[in-house]
Amino acid sequence: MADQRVLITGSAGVVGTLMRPRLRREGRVLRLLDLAPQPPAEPGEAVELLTGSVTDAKAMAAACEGVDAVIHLGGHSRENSWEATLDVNINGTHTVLEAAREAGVSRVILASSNHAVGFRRNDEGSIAGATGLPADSSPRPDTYYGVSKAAIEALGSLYHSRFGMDVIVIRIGSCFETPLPLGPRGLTTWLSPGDGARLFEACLSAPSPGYRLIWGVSDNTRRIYSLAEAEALGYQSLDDAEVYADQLADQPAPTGIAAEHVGGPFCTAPLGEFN
Ligand code: 15L
Repeated sequence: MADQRVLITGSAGVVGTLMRPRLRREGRVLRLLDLAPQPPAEPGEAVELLTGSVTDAKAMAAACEGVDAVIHLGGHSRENSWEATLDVNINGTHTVLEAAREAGVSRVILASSNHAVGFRRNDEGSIAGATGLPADSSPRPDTYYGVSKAAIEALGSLYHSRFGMDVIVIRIGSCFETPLPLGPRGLTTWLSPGDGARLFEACLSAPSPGYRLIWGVSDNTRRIYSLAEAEALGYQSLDDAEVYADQLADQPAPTGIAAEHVGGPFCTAPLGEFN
């Protein structure tokens, strides 16, 4: 059987770097695209390294050739000017989806963010009587960055409805090696790298998912996002940020707007300013 080829955009970013070793599989080639330099292939590592921008239609057409699935992580990962956000995150995602469609790629996984719903209140999930904020809660962005993530969710839905592509959009909490750099909020939002890989594997292998919007979070004791939608795709979290709680006990908890809303400090960060 031919190798499965998975294109990862933004592969040199925080999430891409964490996923590269974890999505390595027998019978799979990872095609890794980023603007930034990437570490060379390790002995026995089946990777194809590409340098390019998600805003470059020609580069994306070449990157999508012969690919079975795309994991689109590329783009600005925090607040930036409106122009940069529009260009890289929204137009860039459109460019990626167009290239995937033209190349006949049947499955695309898009990285959205909790900031698409950053102005939802933390207690909304429990108010609704659910076990967390539903993954399809309508957008309440906290930044231009959050607006761009809401827009790519809509683009993914459009490409599924118009062209029948399987599109899974993940509202990622905070995917870092540990929740420690995030402070106390990380105990709620953390997606461990191991769980991230388990989630991407579920997204790659779920039979005919159609269009799905899911949360990307570990089964944290203090979790406020629903896991039901990701679990329906076959994801099973094995991690819980609570094991780091003691190490974060001395750090000041956020207050005010940042404490009450899903987006935390993004809710009060100056709009349109790179931070
Ligand atoms: C995000 O969407 C960012 O890309 C990431 O850097 C974190 O800040 C994360 O959200 C978060 O909310 O912690």
